Amino acid sequence: MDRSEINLESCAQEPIHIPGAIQPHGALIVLRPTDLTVLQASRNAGAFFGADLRLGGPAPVILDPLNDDIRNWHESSEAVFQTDISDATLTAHRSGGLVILEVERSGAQTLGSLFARLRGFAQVLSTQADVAGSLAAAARFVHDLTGFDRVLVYKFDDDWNGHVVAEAGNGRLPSYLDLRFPAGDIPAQARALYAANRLRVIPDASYEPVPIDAGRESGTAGSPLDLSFSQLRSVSPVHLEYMHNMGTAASMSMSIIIDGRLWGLVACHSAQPHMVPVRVRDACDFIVQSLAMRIAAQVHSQDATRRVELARISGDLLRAMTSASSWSEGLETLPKDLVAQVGASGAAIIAQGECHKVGITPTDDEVRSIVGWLSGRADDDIFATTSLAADFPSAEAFAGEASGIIAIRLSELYENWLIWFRPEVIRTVQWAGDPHKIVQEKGRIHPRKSFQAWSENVRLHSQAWSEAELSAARDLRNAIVGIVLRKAEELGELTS
Ligand code: BLA
Repeated sequence: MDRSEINLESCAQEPIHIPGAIQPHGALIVLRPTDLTVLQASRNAGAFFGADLRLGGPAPVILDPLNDDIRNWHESSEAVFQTDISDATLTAHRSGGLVILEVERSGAQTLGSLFARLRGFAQVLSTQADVAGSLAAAARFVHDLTGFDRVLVYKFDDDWNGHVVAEAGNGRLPSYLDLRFPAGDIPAQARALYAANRLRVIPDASYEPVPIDAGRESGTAGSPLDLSFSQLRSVSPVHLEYMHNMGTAASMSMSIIIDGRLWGLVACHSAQPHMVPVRVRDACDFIVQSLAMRIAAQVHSQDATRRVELARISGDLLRAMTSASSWSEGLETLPKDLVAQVGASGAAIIAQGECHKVGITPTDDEVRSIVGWLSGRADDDIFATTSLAADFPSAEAFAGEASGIIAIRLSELYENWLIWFRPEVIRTVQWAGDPHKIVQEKGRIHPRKSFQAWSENVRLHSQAWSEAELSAARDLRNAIVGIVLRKAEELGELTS
């Protein structure tokens, strides 16, 4: 494990779901569902729920008109109960068999005006031709609705680094459009929480946390209350320091979840403290969920088009292989299709000790050196990488032809392989600050201080292989193995 891995791991150890405190822009009480006895309360709860609030006592009088509604909700399967009383919004959810009730001041926006905005957004979203248009529209609507200085759409890559792919703002905070942020900025436990709970808000990053006190009976057997789904949860102090270093006093972020996976975030910031009332946050959640559905539809349709194209090529290759005397001769008759099967630049067929190449490839000797290395690995039938040199250092010499490869093994007995190649694509990546600069002081990890754009040249990498391309490679492997078996059987029938 190198230094940065140790740092990232220690970040991911912080149990952010049980801070034992909330942010001060609202108050929280914990009720026993059967009789609504108050088991725990944030230290500021009296100011919101009334002076009669007591640990171990009955639900405060202010809740009297709602007691039946809360009990009915608790018996239903709805995750959340929400209602307005005078100028406040009450939100209830379940945690470990208890009811957590949170209260915040309501905002000035009426449900009617929010609804009109949402309808406008649905209209604009439905007319977007591509993912980029949908992302830009969502950033603009969230910006208009919330009044944050800057709204970013942040997309995760396969290694959980983030890339700012859309932005809307008023110019008060610097633009982060197209910058990358390292995975450690949002550690694994935070990403897991954000995949389950889609929205979080920090109206004033310099807040004093308000502790949650428990009565003689806490309902949680002395353990801290699980605040995973609380709206007021006090957040990680490391993250508050990060916000300070970034020059942001307020933030809100919403998860973009596609096919059950955290695809990205919509991240909002202001230079000054900035409050967004519950109802407006709910409207933003609705916008981001609609955006996620739209992205999913657009991605799935691109994928389907690609799969149809790849299936056509597979069909042609299959016919060529069955009509030729061997699969390898069949493939050689359609060199363009062979390469197009996975969107490669070149391919090599290694069969019966011979090496046949099409398109852009390394030399025969270099191809043989790759085969030698592949044969020594664990016996996966398919191996794919976008950086061969990372695993096989001598591949650096021919990175220009083969930084990316997909290799399929076609026989257990003979060195029969089909390998596709993609060349190196040197990219300049703009990071927001040098990602290698994690600061460790007094035994604690601190976020980096500068978010000035910092360029890094990424070498020895090809373009990524898509899921559709990898599955086309797998399909071709199965087809070849099938053909080889059939030919062997035919031969057996002839000679027996
Ligand atoms: C949380 N880090 C977060 C969150 C964001 C980021 C959006 C969610 C909370 C929020 O909405 O403010 C990071 N914010 C970003 C990024 C951008 C942005 C990348 O605006 C880009 C535009 N952070 C560190 C280090 C650690 C760390 C070194 O830099 C760990 C030691 C931790 N970040 C950290 C933790 C959380 C977090 C623990 C969870 C906060 C919480 O929900 O309690």
